Parts: sequence; C-alpha cells; structure tokens
Amino acid sequence: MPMTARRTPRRLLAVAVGALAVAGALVPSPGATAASAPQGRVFMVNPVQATGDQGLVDRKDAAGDVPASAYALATLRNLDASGGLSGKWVSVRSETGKPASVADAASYDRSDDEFEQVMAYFWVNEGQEYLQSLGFGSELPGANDRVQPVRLNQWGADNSYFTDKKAEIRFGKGGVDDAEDAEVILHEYGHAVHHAQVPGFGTSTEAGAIGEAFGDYLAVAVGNHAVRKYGWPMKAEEACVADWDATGYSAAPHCLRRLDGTKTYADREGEVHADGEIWSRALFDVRKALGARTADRIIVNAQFGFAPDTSFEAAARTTVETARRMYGADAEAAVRDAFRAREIPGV
Ligand SMILES: [Ca+2]
Ligand SMILES: [Ca+2]
Ligand SMILES: [Ca+2]
Ligand SMILES: [Zn+2]
Repeated sequence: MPMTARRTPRRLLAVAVGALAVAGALVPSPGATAASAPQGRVFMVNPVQATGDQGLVDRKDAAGDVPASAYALATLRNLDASGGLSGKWVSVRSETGKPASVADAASYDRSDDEFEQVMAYFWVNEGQEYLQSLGFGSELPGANDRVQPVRLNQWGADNSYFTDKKAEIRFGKGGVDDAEDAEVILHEYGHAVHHAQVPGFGTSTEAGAIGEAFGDYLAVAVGNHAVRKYGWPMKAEEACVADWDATGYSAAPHCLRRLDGTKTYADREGEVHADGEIWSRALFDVRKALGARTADRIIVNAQFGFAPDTSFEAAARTTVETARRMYGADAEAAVRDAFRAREIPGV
C-alpha cells in the first residue's frame, strides 16, 4: 500500500536515531538530518501529571524525588549551530549555573542545573511551534514569532516572571525549581506572547487578570497538545495548572490555579491572579464548546485587538466579534455563552 511505503522510512529513521519517543514525533525539522536531530531529556509536562502520583515531594532538588517514568527523550528542534540551547524561537542563558550543552541534553536529571535549561528550551520552542501550527506567523499574524530570551538563575527566589523592558523571561528556584514544570514555563511564555501582540499589555487590573488567565490557559493548551502529539501519559485533571510546582504550597490535587473554577465577575478581588480565574474559565469553556484548534485560533487572534488597559467587557466583546468574523454565528454564540456564564457585563 502507498501509505505503508511512505511510512516505513520514518520508522526506520526513528530506529536509527535510537529515540524512545513515538515514531510520529520524530519527523526531523527542515534542514536537520535525522542522524543529527538532538535529543533532550524533559518532563512530560510535569512529574505529577505524568505519573499521577500526588504524593511526589521535592526534597532539595534530589534526583530520586521523581521516578524515571516522569521523563521522556524528545527532539530539540530549531537549534542553531552554537552547540548551546539557542535557536529560532528561544535562547536560554544560565546566570548562575553551568550552561547546558546540546550534546549532553539527553542525560541531565532534575538535580542538574542544566536540566531546567533543557526544559526551558524545549517547552518555549514547543509553545511557539503550537502557535505556528494554528496559523500564527503564516495565515495569521505572528504571535511572538522571534527568539525569546530566557534566563535562569539559582538565587533561591520562588518566583518567575516576564520583564516588559527586555521582553525576557526569568525562572527562579525555590520550592520546586520553576522550570521543572512546563506549565510554569508556558505561563510565562503566555505573557511574552501577549506583550508581543500588544506592547505594554496589562496596565489595568482587568487586563492584568486577562494576562494571567491566558498564561494559565496556554500552559494547559500546549501541554495537552504535546501529550497527544508524543503519546505521553496524562494522569491529572486537565484544568489543573502547575501540578508539580504546586506540591510545595497546595493540598492535593496540587494546582497553582485551575481553569474550571466557578468565579463570576462579581467575585473580583482586584488581584490579577485571583481574578484571572474568571477569564480562564471562560476560555476553557470556549475550548470545550469549539474544540482546541478553533478555540485557540479565536482566542489568540482576538488578543491582537485588546487595548493595553482593556476591561473584561471590551476584551470579551472583541473575542466574540473575532469568533463571528473567523467562524460565523455558531462560534460567536458559543463564545458569547462562555463569557455570559461568567457574568461579564456587556456581552
Ligand atoms: Ca532542579
Ligand atoms: Ca517553584
Ligand atoms: Ca497540569
Ligand atoms: Zn503570570
């Protein structure tokens, strides 16, 4: 059969590079030969959702805190020729630790400082590849389709953030090292995407909440995409964000925040992370109603039209209108219903 004939060479390539991932994940990036496609050892999103073990605990970064079954080897795509973790969509710098090398990227574990560098490279690249797969950067305008600078340090602050001025993401340590959880990495990347779409985005409390919500949403969206693409285990609730990072500060099931909360507009506290759970639930409902691809194309495309100091009302209206323009009346109604369920005014 022609299908078989086309598929066979891919399988053989997969065997040739000795990779453990599923064959479908091993299509080499353009320009790279299969034999040279470098592999990195990463967590399958995070160890809690990969193993389903809510009892995992970080004990000062010990390798033995997490079983080998939480890791996978995955192809590091879009690297440049430097031998370090920099490439088309991300450039990773370690401020206080040893820089990781591509040659050793398949061998680090969580006790190595270099492991988080590999995680940051892999997951930021994965995030931009996902946006590209939705059409951003081809059919639709690019959404942070540039080299994203990422800096890691070991200064002990349990804090990660995106800096407006340098458009740089920084990951801290403390508790679970932040870049050991792909959902923390992708949350920060969400801020970078927003900022690239609308420079200075997030100057009002409601805009800030939308930024936090989108970061959480993007984390789950890209993580789920990777789970499906690579055939990885998913043994935690889909709505739970940062299952591993949260083991240090939340009860089981450990979640930094959730996408399926019941808050409405009246529950605003004036704190961007807390209020973000109003918006992220609406996005999660849009995804349930329209499917991942359609929902994510609408959600990201709408964000180009948000003012830096937007309100929930204005941003919801823009998202509803974007749904209508891209997919027609049924999609428009589904998006409107999601925002109405959160009792956001004016929709
Ligand atoms: Ca670590
Ligand atoms: Ca942490
Ligand atoms: Ca999760
Ligand atoms: Zn944030």
